[in-house]
Amino acid sequence: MHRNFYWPNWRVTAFAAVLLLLTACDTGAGATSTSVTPPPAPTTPPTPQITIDATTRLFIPFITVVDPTTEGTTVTFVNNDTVPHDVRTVPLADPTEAAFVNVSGRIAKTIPAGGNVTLSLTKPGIYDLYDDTQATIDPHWKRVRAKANTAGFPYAAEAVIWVKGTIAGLPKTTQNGVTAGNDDFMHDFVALAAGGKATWHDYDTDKHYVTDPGTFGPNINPTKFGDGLNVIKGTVDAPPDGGNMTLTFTTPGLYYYFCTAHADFDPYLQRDRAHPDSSIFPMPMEGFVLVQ
Ligand SMILES: [Cu+2]
Repeated sequence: MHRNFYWPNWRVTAFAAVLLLLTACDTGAGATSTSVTPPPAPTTPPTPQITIDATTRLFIPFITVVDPTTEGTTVTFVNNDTVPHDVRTVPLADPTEAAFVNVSGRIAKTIPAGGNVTLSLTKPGIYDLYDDTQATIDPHWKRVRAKANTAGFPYAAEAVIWVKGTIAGLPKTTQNGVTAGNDDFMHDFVALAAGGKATWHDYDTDKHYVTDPGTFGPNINPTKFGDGLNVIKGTVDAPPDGGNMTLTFTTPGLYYYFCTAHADFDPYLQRDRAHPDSSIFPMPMEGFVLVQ
């Protein structure tokens, strides 16, 4: 108590002294210094962080871009929840992903309640991670699926991290599409060399879309793609086998899209939410195109 009583007075005295000194410096044209020291320039930028939100138990943000030239290659997961959570690699859905998805092999970490875990992601590519306490891998669709009755449902506890850098041998064309009777893109991730073309084919009866939610972070959807809506005609509008839709991606970046007929983009969570009547609910009809 005694110390607390004098503390404010000491601060007032110190403030007055600094003020006096500053005033004195202002009056003299030849004054060269003051007692105020500027804050040191930051030498290391902050490490990218992904938080586990205590309310939704989701990874926030959903998409993180890491630039090793300015930020290093570590990503810290901070668990703000009162229970432990896991960070695990999503198994590859398809051999075409092997060149650029989860390129460092399996990651399996537990983050204690209130604690954090730092991952060193040195190889360029996409890291697709999930929390198996809140989500599971759908055995048929090979996508991360929110467990029923979880706090974040229908959103799944998934984090997509793109570590920038050169990936050798990316193709100039890729194929994706929609299977008959399903509201699902065959591939969650495709990758292209800059200037390449991605084509989607619709084997379903109805129309689907490759909708651009717009730019929402550095290197995420850096340019509008196509007309922003990008309809793919199904077999009703393009008989007998359905139509193709092709987009050319000239600017490097991570492009995230959704089908506007079967999902919505949530601007707060910056990710897609499946329509309850879409066939693979709770998983949203979405996908990524990595371009570099
Ligand atoms: Cu659709």
